Amino acid sequence: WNLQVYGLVDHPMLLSFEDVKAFPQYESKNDIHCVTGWSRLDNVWQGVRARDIAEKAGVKKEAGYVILHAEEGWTTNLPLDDFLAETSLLAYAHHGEPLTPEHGFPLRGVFPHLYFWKSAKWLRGIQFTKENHPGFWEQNGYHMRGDPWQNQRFTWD
Ligand SMILES: Nc1nc2c(c(=O)[nH]1)N[C@H]1C(S)=C(S)[C@@H](COP(=O)(O)O)O[C@H]1N2
Ligand SMILES: [Mo]
Repeated sequence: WNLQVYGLVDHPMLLSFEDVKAFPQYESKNDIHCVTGWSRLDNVWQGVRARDIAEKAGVKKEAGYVILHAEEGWTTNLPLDDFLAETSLLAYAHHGEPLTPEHGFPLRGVFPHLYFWKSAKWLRGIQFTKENHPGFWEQNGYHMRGDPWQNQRFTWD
């Protein structure tokens, strides 16, 4: 397993799991909102801040969006500002236990202020882009941003 950080960055990186864990650990408690209507409250995640990874890579100022690449080619996209948010993390544990294979082992995104489909499981790549390229669900009718508080479920919501 490794994590590729690339695209519009000054320092592309290929991180091992140990490299990821060497970033400061961050813990966040939040609620999950799936676009299909279910929520799961009070999740405690341990991981690293997405913005710390972005800072290390040196994201270029032309970058405006992020594509998260998971195993088997699954992708999702989000605006750079959402990726850099205070509460955005790359999580390796949930309630103090390593992620299970079903829930994204070894690393997943967690973006508590967006719908949970943006929280890519089995994360393998983070690509910084100029344009906003739709990911897997986004190509199939889901919203490019996905803010639950604005009910951004489908493309034109
Ligand atoms: N790689 C990958 N990540 C993914 C998905 C997926 O199909 N593949 N589904 C998303 C959706 S729609 C949801 S609701 C959550 C489900 O996460 P969970 O299985 O931990 O509850 O993962 C998100 N991340
Ligand atoms: Mo979902």
